[in-house]
Amino acid sequence: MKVLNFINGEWKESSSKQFAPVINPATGDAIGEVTVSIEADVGAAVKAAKAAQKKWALEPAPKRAEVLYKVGYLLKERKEQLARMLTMEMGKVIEEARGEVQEGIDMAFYMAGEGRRLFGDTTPSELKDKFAMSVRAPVGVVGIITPWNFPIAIATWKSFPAIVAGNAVVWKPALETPFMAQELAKIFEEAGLPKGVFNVVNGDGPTTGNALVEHPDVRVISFTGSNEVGRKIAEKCGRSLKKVSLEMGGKNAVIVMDDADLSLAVEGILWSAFGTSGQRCTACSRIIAHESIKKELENRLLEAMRTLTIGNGLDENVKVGPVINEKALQKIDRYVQIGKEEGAKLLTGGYILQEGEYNKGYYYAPTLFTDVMPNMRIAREEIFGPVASIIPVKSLEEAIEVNNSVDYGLSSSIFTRDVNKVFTAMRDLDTGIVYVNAGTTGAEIHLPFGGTKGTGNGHRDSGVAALDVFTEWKSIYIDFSGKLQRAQIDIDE
Ligand code: UN1
Repeated sequence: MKVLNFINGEWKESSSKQFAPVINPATGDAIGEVTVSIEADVGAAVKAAKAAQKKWALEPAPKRAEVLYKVGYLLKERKEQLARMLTMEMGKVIEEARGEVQEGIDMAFYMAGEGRRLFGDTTPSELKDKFAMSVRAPVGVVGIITPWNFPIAIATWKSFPAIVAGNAVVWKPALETPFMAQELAKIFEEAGLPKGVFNVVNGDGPTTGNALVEHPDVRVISFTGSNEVGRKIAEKCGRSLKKVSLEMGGKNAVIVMDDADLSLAVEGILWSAFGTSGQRCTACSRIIAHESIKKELENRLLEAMRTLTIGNGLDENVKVGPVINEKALQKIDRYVQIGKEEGAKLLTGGYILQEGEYNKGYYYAPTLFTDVMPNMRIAREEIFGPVASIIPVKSLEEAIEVNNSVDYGLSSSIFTRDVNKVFTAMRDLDTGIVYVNAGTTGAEIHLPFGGTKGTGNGHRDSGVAALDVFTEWKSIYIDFSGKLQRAQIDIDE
């Protein structure tokens, strides 16, 4: 498959004429190629988006929402086909790929509902015969930059609210996963979205992404990806006073207290640490365990990890797929070496799988460290692979302190049966998402998604909060007194 850009409703090769291969991480085979864009392509897309946005914003919001309902139905109809394609380009197991497409379906219907809400506020005026209200207005052209680990869901979290609110979108998907971008563009086209409202420009971060960030007609940048890139984007947007929303990963922990249901905790950890091969922003990579159950938890986890079948995600029996590419394998392996050097105890895994069926593709053995200290690098930095570290603690207070001691603040979880501990954790865990008696993954699309500290810059994807990124508040005062009334001055008359 040859993936092109989608600009102003047309499929176009980039002006660079360059293509990059699309690799199936399960096999290492090239399964297609994608056009690699340069500044001129971004310019063309932004121009088209700017022209289309003016008209789109004048469509009544419920009409705009009709397109999203159609998108939702098309996603639903093609769920299986999309999921298979997603597994092939990204590697996650088919069950999770279906789950990811489901997030897109849910988001389509949820945001389509916003077409009949988009609530503003009416507020009393301090003056007589004066009416005051605030309404949400579209911002204009929105630039979206997304990672390869959720190639369709994250784009739906961002583009659906943007579009229902009356903006036009230019999306730069990750170069590793262009198939989902192409499929989503096709779906928008079939759903009858006017040309230019949704555009896709494929390319790399330094050239294509940067051109989008620096383009003066792009009024908002919504980015999900690494902390390092996010900070650079924030600096650039700061200089040009561009609105920017950042979601930049996590170092998420599951806390297991001494009164926890250990079987449940093991299930939750297994799913959130090794699902998607640990390549979720929300993945559990720290297990903060009460010292009294630490040994038991280690044993149970080791036993459970033996059941993890590793392989090509298209096989329904496989639980852990490959990681995205060779670079990721090497990064994960480097962290494992660092962990060993720092004195962490390796319980299982810790190597690249290469023998037999694993001689092709990028597979890392699910890895568990214990006796990890909170200040070790493996306990502080995002590894983005199937590696989890057990950190022993003596109390809930210490567990919370350890949880909060990292630079990130996306997701956290606690397993306990004690209602007092539940409420204390809910209040004191410094993360944007908190789970009780569940792992750190599995956020639902109608709740705000995002985090504190190094995870973001205060904005949220998903939920109604997403609208705050893609709209400006406009306050309107209507005076029907027939005379000039001066606020703050004529208030006593
Ligand atoms: C991500 O890894 O960037 O909560 C998104 C979850 C998913 C989304 C993860 N619903 O794990």
